[in-house]
Amino acid sequence: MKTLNLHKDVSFDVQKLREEFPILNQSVNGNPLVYLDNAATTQKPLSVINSIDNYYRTINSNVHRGLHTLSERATEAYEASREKIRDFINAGNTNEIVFVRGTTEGINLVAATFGRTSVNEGDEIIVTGMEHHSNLVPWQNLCREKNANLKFIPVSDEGELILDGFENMLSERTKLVSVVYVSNSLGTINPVKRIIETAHKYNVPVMIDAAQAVSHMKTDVRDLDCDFLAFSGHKIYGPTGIGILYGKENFLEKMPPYQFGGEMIKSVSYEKTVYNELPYKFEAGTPNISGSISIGAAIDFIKSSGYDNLYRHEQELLAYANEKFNSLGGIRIIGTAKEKTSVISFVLEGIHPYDTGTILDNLGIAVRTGFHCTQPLIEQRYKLPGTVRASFAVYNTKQEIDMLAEGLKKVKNMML
Ligand code: 7TS
Repeated sequence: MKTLNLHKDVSFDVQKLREEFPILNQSVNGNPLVYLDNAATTQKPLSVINSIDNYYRTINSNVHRGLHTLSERATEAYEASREKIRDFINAGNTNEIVFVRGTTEGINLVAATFGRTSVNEGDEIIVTGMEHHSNLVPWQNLCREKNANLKFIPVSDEGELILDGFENMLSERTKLVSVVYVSNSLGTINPVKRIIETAHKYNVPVMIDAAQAVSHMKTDVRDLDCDFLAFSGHKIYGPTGIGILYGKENFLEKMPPYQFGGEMIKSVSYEKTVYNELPYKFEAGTPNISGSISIGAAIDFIKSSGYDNLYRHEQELLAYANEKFNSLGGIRIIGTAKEKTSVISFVLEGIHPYDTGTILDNLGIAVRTGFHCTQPLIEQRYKLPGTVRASFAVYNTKQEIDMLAEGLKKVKNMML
């Protein structure tokens, strides 16, 4: 039988990598920080911090407006980052890359523009039973406004999508399928390519919530053939307040603007306005320039680590954590899909997740507790008051998982 050497970080030098993340080197509540809340947000490497610092020290200026040198430099850096992102997700054209605040805004943009203009009374939108609120509430709201119906692909006990009935859900009434690529609370990697292929047989466009996917695995929009895809900078080692909406040009062209003013305008008279071309039509007002540039630095960081190394390391951590948790006893893992990223949601039998989280925090261990913004999944589907979630990133180590396991033993001793 093939065995993994789970006690050695063979992929790359994690200790060296950790030196690039100054925030990790600190004590919290008198203990070394063990940061295991990476699905909420990742920490930032020096290259990203320096990129933000450098922007404000050297080229801060508004983009696409000034003729002066700094404005040109800022515009160049801003557009170079757009090209870097295009390449990163293999989009065909930079026109298809829209800077937004994050995944939430990307999805809201599509709901407010594509959604409002193509969904009518009696139409249907399909999502899954494991959506983050950001990929549920905008569609719920749109369906309420339009008297349309929201349908759900069900989730199995293991946390996988049950796709047997999916094709039968599709009809000429279906206006969009919007699916989470990787579940933030279960870690499940959904077979989105298959979902897209099936939906396209019925000419139904598909939006992908890739918030939890891009930091773990290569995401190729042309290979997936998705029609829209959104992700956030802060979950891929980049800054907060910046994210990307990818949309196929033929959809973006037909969609009305999301917000009005500033950059999205070509010409204005007192009577009417001619909107700018793509992607500027969707970038009203002064954008998050430093964020847009620094997300490029985050992409460079991911590329230099290498997806293969990153994925292998995180999968080793996941396997190691599973092994540790199984030997602890009295622990129930929520989400045991065959294909998972490095997320473990769990409950200690008889102990409220908030108590577990609070005690772990006293030990310097940061995890997330509660519904993880997937309340219907945790509360209605799994009938739980919440879970504890440990989510691992490229800089986490097996020693940190040992510390988590020791912490959980202490929780049990205190609470049971
Ligand atoms: N979709 C998924 C799958 C997510 O995990 C998140 C954030 C979002 C959308 C929203 O992203 P935002 O950057 O616009 O906020 N998820 C989490 C989480 O799991 N814990 O905190 C935020």
